[in-house]
Amino acid sequence: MAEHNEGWIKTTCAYCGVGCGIEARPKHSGELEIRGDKEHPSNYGKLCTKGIALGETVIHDGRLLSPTLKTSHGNKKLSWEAATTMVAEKFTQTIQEYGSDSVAFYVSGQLLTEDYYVANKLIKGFMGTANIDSNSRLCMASSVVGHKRAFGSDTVPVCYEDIEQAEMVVIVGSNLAWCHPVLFQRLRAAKQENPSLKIVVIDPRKTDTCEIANTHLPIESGSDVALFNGLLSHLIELDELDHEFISSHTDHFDETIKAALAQQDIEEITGLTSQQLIQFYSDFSSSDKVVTIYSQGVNQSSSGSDKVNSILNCHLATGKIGKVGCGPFSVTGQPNAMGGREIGALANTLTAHMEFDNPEHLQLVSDYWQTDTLATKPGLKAIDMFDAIDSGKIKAVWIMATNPMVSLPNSDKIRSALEKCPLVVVSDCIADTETSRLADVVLPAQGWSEKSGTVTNSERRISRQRRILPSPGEAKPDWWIISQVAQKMGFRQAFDYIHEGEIFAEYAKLTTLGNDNFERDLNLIGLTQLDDKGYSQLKPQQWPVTELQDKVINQRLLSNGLFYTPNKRARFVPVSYQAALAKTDDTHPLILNSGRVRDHWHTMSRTGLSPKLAEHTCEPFVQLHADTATKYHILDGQLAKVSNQQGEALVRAKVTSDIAPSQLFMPIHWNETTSKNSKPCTLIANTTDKLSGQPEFKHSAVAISAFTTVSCAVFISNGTVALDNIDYWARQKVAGGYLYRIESTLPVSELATILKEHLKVDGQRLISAESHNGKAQWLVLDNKKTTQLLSVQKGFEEEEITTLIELYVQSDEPANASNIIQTLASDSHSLTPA
Ligand SMILES: Nc1nc2c(c(=O)[nH]1)N[C@H]1C(S)=C(S)[C@@H](COP(=O)(O)OP(=O)(O)OC[C@H]3O[C@@H](n4cnc5c(=O)[nH]c(N)nc54)[C@H](O)[C@@H]3O)O[C@H]1N2
Ligand SMILES: Nc1nc2c(c(=O)[nH]1)N[C@H]1C(S)=C(S)[C@@H](COP(=O)(O)OP(=O)(O)OC[C@H]3O[C@@H](n4cnc5c(=O)[nH]c(N)nc54)[C@H](O)[C@@H]3O)O[C@H]1N2
Ligand code: SF4
Ligand SMILES: [Mo]
Repeated sequence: MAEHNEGWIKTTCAYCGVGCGIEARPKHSGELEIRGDKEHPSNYGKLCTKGIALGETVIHDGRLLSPTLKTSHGNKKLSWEAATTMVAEKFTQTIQEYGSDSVAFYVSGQLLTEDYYVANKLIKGFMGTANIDSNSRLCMASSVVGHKRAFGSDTVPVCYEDIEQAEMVVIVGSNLAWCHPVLFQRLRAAKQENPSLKIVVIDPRKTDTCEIANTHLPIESGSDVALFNGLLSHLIELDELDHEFISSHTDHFDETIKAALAQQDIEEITGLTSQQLIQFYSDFSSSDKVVTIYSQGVNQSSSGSDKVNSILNCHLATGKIGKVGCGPFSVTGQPNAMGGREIGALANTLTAHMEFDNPEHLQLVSDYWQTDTLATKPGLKAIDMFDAIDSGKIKAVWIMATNPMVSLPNSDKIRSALEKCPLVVVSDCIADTETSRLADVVLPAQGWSEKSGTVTNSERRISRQRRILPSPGEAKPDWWIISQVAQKMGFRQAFDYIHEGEIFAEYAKLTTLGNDNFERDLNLIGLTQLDDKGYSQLKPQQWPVTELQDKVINQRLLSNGLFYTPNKRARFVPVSYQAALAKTDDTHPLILNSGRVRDHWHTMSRTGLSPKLAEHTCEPFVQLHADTATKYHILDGQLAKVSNQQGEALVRAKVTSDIAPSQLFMPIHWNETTSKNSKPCTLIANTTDKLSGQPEFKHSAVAISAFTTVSCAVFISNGTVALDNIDYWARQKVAGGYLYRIESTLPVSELATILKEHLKVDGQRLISAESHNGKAQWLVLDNKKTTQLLSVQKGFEEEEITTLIELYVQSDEPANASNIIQTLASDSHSLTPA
């Protein structure tokens, strides 16, 4: 039983790695009431816009309802028995015919720990290959490499309260205000309480995060290593080092200072002035307590791992680690990115912070899982995995809770790989994703509010997500789906779970094997005795968990000067600046950066269902500097084509001074299910950091040009509309339907003719009007309520679109369609009821 309190059930937010506690209560409408959990140590009752809107996103629009076989002759619904049998047989046959390494799982930080654990156990333990990688490869991999190189283990040492107790917070390559909003709110409150808290934001763009910053350092894209090598040199030159810490607890300091001191041309490389550099460096050295928060501006780079170590080097050199208010802080993106790293769903780790290159670990795990087919070597990382699918080495792939057609670089290559692959299985909550369009079998998974298990947030705190609502159709928990397939592959005993709590207990025990003295940081010994009730009522637990935490505790790691390397000493890592791989030239003179907006989550499968969230950013866009706009004759609000050798995208130009003239920025959220052609990944090459395998998402060479629009339309419909043959469209959720913004090179009348085809007239009254000069057309479908509303003109002001939305939303009265037409066509025209 979950914790009840006037019907409120405690759970954890579906979105970012802050991991806010939520209380949810079902409403009669099927939606949920949502409020922040005042007792949860991530947020103490606060929530951001996305968390608050979760209640609106539990509607069943677009849900995948049954296991389905997709063939060129059409779709066929399958029973779970038939679907899981088919998937099991196909994986078994592929392994028999082509060997274990011919199969792969591509999984996600949006799975629960229990799902993740079962997937990892099946493929590494029983299918005999480590070809399982997570979308965390796109997100956290460089941090993992950095941590392992420096600390000997993937250890995040800090707690959230450290940022509140720091004297200085450095935010590098993170738009905290939009991507970790509640952590940002906590930092803002700390600054209000203590105005002397210094905040520095290091980002090529001026973002909303800069609102609370003392300084914004608009660094050149990709140059962070040079900046932090400069900081280390400064610390050496001024002798602001913690000599005692360095000599007692670290290795490789001498090589590292040599590399740092050899760093030339820091001003030129970073684009920062000597004054800006000196100020930053002296603030860092004069503050005893510094936290450096970093995210994708650091990780998603061909030098991501080195960027991470350049930051860790500075914290180690000053001993600003493992102490109150101190430390490097890699914030996690997805709700369970940390959980995935724990259970080891990355191709190059075994499980539970145990490694392939350690024979003792291999033995412990194969004994524990009672298997003699444990994978003994790392598998393929995400980019290599999709290359292997493309080249035919991998012949069967199971994709769970991620949408690689949108989120992996070089979308065309991903498409070609999936089209060729003999077996593509996709588990998702949504029926139509770009990836599921290419699947052979789709399996319906339970979504947030239906599924049950645990997630771990950025500060290593494990919280329960609880089931609150029934699932639609035949949706099932991911762990159940995987276990059914495992059983049908012949591994019945190892996967006969009947409840997620059992899986958690098995995982907790695994973390304790060969770990009596906490040789590994990840140890959940205090959770190994949980019974069903204990699991059901589990309060947030921050690992390592020595005993069940009944109250909130905050423990930082690496406080005793002992690290997880063989000699227990931390390692400095010598690094030197390497330019990003993509080079601009005369034909592709601009750097494309990509990332997130405040109110959307990734491919919008959930945030795209909330009218409120849609209002913040209605359309895909490209942010560009005013000088760049002038140079390429692009007006603010006009459509622009961003292109390179690999592909092109069409998006709305947003002219600003918040970005350098050399850069463009595009959001990652819109894709072919929500717009015509607006994905940054179409333009991004699959080049990676050599060590981490993480793609360089933030630095591609592109060109930009204006798109000449001749006609525009606004189409509001109570259901989704397939607008394939139109130059540009983007979809936005509005109350009771979807709004499409449409642009075209065709004259108004021709665009209107095409769009009229999409009006679903059957049995309804069509009311239409046309302006005398043929420059505008309006059409409204009406039965009891306006179901579709279409307006085609040369162009729209934003206020006109707002009026249309209001007219649509308020059109409950049967007679309203005529009124709508009157309003729309007020300054003209012949009104012709059709
Ligand atoms: N609203 C919202 N929040 C989210 C998500 C979401 O989809 N929507 N997704 C979640 C996930 S999975 C993740 S991983 C996180 C990501 O969280 P963030 O990393 O904060 O988000 P991004 O927008 O990807 O990138 C952050 C910043 O890096 C900057 N940057 C680009 N290149 C460089 C560089 O070379 N150096 C430096 N210093 N900075 C650079 C970009 O300009 C950008 O402002 O957000 C999580 N939270
Ligand atoms: N250009 C560019 N590309 C990027 C990035 C960038 O900054 N720039 N960032 C990268 C990063 S950091 C990330 S994390 C990725 C994110 O990219 P993706 O992981 O591809 O994005 P999502 O839309 O979150 O995909 C999750 C899918 O899982 C489904 N889903 C949700 N919950 C469940 C569940 O419980 N079970 C199952 N089976 N399915 C579920 C959703 O419906 C959705 O289709 O994008 C990466 N790609
Ligand atoms: S900050 Fe993150 S976890 Fe918290 S409510 Fe917002 S999206 Fe959810
Ligand atoms: Mo991420």
